[in-house]
Amino acid sequence: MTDPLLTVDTPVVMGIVNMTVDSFSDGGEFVDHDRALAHALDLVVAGATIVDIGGESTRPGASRVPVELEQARVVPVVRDLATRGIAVSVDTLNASTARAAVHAGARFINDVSGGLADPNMVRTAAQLAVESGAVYIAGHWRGSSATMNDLALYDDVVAEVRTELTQRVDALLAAGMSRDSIVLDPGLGFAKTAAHNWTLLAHLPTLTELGFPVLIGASRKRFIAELMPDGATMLERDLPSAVVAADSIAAGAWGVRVHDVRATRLALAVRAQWEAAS
Ligand code: PMM
Repeated sequence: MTDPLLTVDTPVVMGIVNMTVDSFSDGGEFVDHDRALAHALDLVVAGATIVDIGGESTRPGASRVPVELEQARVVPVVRDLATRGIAVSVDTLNASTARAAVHAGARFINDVSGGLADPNMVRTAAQLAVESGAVYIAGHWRGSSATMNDLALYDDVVAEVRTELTQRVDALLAAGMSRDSIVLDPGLGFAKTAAHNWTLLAHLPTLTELGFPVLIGASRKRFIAELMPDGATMLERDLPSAVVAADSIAAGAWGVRVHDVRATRLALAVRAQWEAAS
């Protein structure tokens, strides 16, 4: 059974709820259950197709969170959203958290490591896909937040990210997952410099032609901030982030993962008008 959101012909907007104390963009703001839930519901009203709940920051230098704490943060919110009929993804590196979240109603497992961080993830995600129809989002990753900046070395970033993501797909298929349960993500900022991120965005068709839906997470990332004057705030990153989101969709991405859903929906509406009139 393919998740209906994988075959929609309108752009998928994944709204971010970071239940963490140290996410680079909104650390500490939504760590509490009620605030996270209220924020998630706001994102849905603003036009989020999926709400992405994470309990552990993956930014460079972030410290790991005990898995029990991660689950205590995310699982109740996942359940509260899923019972309202909202499509939820769980942003986790941990197989046990993925399992707990899917059992609480999550439809997507968003693993920025593509199964490399937890040796049990590939097998677990394949099982959850078969048992519950859960979709697995495999990010391109080369190492944990402690090491990733040193791993941003490529001769040809587009070819290498494509090859390394294909290897993750092969591992998932070998574990019994079907092709229509997989979404790919180039992992902007994960072992990538600003130049690598822009090159990947400019060559998005090289990834979409693999035949999987592609998700892009550029929102508020440092390579966007580098375009802005010194001292620009986090919220000021939302306008250029929305532009990148709309351009990603125009270049063939299936979905975008963003903080500011409202601005993203507006940017997408501009794009849709432009395309409809052309
Ligand atoms: N980036 C972050 C976290 N989760 N998930 C996906 N699929 N793609 C991403 O690019 C991605 C992600 C880090 O950003 P955050 O701290 O703002 O959540």
